[in-house]
Amino acid sequence: MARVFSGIQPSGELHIGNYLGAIRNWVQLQDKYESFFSVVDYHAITGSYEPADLRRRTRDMAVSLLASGIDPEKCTLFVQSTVSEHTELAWIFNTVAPLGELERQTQFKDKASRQESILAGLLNYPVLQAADIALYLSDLIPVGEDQIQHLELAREIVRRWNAKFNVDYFIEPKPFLTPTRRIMGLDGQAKMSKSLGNTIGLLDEPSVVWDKLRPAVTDPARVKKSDPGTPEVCNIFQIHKAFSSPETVEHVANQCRTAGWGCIDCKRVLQSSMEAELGPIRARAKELRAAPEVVDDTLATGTIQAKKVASATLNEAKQIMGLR
Ligand code: AQP
Repeated sequence: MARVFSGIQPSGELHIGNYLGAIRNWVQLQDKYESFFSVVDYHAITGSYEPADLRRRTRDMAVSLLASGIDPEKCTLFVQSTVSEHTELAWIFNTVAPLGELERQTQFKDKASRQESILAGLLNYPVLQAADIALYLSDLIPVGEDQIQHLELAREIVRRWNAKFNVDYFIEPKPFLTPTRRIMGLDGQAKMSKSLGNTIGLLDEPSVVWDKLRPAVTDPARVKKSDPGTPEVCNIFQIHKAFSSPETVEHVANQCRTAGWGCIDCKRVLQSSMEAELGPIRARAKELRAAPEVVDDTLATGTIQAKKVASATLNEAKQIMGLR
């Protein structure tokens, strides 16, 4: 059975960009593949953070994933730092990772421009990511569009390692994209991102969702309600396509093109489509928050399962390298 690995940073709350770009896919894949999903806390320490926040966010992320439909009976869910093989293989991969490629990564350049002093961990982030994937000999990596460049680099690292030792051991991973590859932030300026504060949280209460939707950027050509719009350029329409039924999407597009509705009407319908999907997730998250021991047990079992596969892979790699 083919293997799937994917991770998410506990760098903030799970938002609808992560959900649509990755997690919805995870939920489907766990039925078809041997799946490993991880809360990648080592990745979340490449920027500034408070230890107590990290602890809370890691647990919260696990709650959000379980509430979204990640089922520990069908997949392995674990916290990255509890499986030390990840950092061990990352060091090994550092010895074959090309520095020039690391420096060219868009996410590194974006995030480095927001840091006062640029840390090596931020630069080497994709090396750890390559190790995360390779440890599970995974073929398919469900990610949003923003991670494609990192995956290309992971393929390159794996290719170089295999070539160096003249083996075909690690698998070159392939990205597996969702129909919603990239959700823009509500300001329409950059991709929706935990660290940019331009998100709708997956667990936001309906009133909070509305407070965020109401001022969100739409088609700039619609200054007055009577101005006809172009749905394809509107971020709200893109989110509609992810949450609303095909009939609603078509209706919304018509109302926008003919200026039948103002943007606010379109946003109201979106809020109700979102609530239909997110309401039950919020309810499950509430139950899980009331039972932290269940979440901790699930993660502890996940660690044991993940470690079994990860340590076997690492041992084999070390033997190939002459480290055993
Ligand atoms: N806006 C997005 N649209 C579609 N997919 C997205 N993903 C993230 N943002 C969008 C996908 O979510 C998965 C988990 O991402 P991550 O936490 O590992 O890192 P990220 O891509 O850096 O996510 P953020 O929210 O932007 O976090 P910060 O601000 O901490 O960097 C990935 O599969 C990603 O593609």
